[in-house]
Amino acid sequence: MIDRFEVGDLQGPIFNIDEDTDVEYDAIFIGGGAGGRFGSAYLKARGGRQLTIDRWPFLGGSCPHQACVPHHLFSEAARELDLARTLSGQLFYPEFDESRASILDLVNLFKSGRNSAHAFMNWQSKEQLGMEYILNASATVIDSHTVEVAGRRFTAKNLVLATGSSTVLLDLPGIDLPGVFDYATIIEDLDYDPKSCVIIGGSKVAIEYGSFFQAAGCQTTILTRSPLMATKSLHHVDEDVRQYVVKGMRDRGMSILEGAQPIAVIGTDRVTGVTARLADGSTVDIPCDMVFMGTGERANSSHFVEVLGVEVDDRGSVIVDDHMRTSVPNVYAVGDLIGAPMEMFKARKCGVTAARNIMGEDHSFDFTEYPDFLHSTYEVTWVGLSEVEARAKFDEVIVIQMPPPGVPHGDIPLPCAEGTMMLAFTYPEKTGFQKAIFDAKSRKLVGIHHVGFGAKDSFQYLDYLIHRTEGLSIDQLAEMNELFLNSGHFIQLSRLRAGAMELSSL
Ligand code: FAD
Ligand code: COM
Repeated sequence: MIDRFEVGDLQGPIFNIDEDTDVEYDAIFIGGGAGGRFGSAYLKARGGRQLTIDRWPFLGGSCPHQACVPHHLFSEAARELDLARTLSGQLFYPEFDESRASILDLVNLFKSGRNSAHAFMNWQSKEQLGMEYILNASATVIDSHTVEVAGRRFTAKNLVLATGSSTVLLDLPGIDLPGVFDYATIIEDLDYDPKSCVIIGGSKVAIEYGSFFQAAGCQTTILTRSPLMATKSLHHVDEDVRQYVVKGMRDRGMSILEGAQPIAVIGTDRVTGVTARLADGSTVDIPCDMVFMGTGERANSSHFVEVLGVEVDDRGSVIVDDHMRTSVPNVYAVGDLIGAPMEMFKARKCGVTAARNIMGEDHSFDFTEYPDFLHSTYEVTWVGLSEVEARAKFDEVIVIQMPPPGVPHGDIPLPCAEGTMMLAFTYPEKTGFQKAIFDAKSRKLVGIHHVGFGAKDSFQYLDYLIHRTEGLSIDQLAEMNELFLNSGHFIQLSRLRAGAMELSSL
């Protein structure tokens, strides 16, 4: 059905509601993305009645449609392309054929497959989770208990606002020219293979998509005001990690212009370049056939400000308390709509938090600390404090690091594990970087950082372990059973030091 909606064979709202039940809804969720869908499922599981409304013909929101899922496809392609180019003509790798590395092919591959994820979300929500929903229809809020959709009015005890965010489009001359894309429009509208790109902004999306474009042979320049990975939206980034990642991006041919500001997008019928002011005050024209907006996202909140008067901050994010309550009684807001961090764990757990409170629990959600990651051509993962932060907070800090400080990376092919074994024996300096940071007095792990592949899973659990009141000690790490070789290496490395009463770095 979703395929047919996409091509216009089917039109109009999709109703999956129980018309025979007259029990009032406990909540109407406006938006059926990660926040709205998880909140709805939880509320239903708690015995409540929910209605979820989405303007798209599927549930799941932007993640499977335009955001996380294509991002992961493109980042995996970037990693494969990078390896194929690096090892071109060696071992079993053929000479790298630039003409077959097509951004457009990968965008089209994603588009040809994404509806299966959408269909699964609808099926799971309906058949397994028993949710009621109306899709392919925009919701209009009438008041704090009433929503209009597809010409009908529905009432509920509570509203949960979950309409997500959109890319910040700068007010620049030429910004409307064909050839300017963001993460959403590149999926929907790209119809050529770009050969050179200027990315405006230094967000995670800028780093991730820029790394993919470059790996696919599209010469990419990032224009960013703050140094890459040092933007306010990312916290706890370790400086050594940052330098390793940014150097890697530059070594792969990307141009990264920090302290730079775009002045105009150039072109008559379509994009031909960007004029920018550089850190030294000079002005340059950078030629390109694609401009990509990497300026980050802003909340889709204007309708709720207009109709309900919900309070928002200076970026337009809806202000909520730790129960996800807005300034308007019985109106909750969740996910990207409430601002940073704009991540799936937060969107889903916000939805669940709203649902739990609506169902009578007194439940709060604190997302000030969380594990984080991004992709360059590597997977970069971190949780807890950076080394600088740890040294500011604790008197004695020890660091377990690969490669150790002062050892030239070309001499030591470590850390190596999943995804970097081929590089370990060819280009050791490309094998990644990692460090674990301990408070030497309490022996507790306070920060952990990884550049490589395959560490994301363990970092989810490490986040949980280190943020428990009792924390996670080097001795407990040393007790764990490693599945050697592993991308973290942290268990066996901790064991090498854990015997000492006085801890020292490794
Ligand atoms: P959305 O998922 O955007 O859901 C909002 C829903 O509201 C949409 O379905 C929309 O159709 C609907 N809607 C809007 N207005 C109306 C209306 N008036 N009526 C009815 N429906 C409406 N996070 C990660 O954790 N990991 C990643 O790898 C990752 N990659 C990303 C890559 C990119 C390129 C981007 C942009 C983001 C990425 N994110 C990632 C962030 C993640 O996608 C978001 O945090 C998450 O999708 C937010 O969920 P949400 O429910 O708040 O909003
Ligand atoms: C995942 C979408 S791609 S959701 O969070 O399961 O709704």
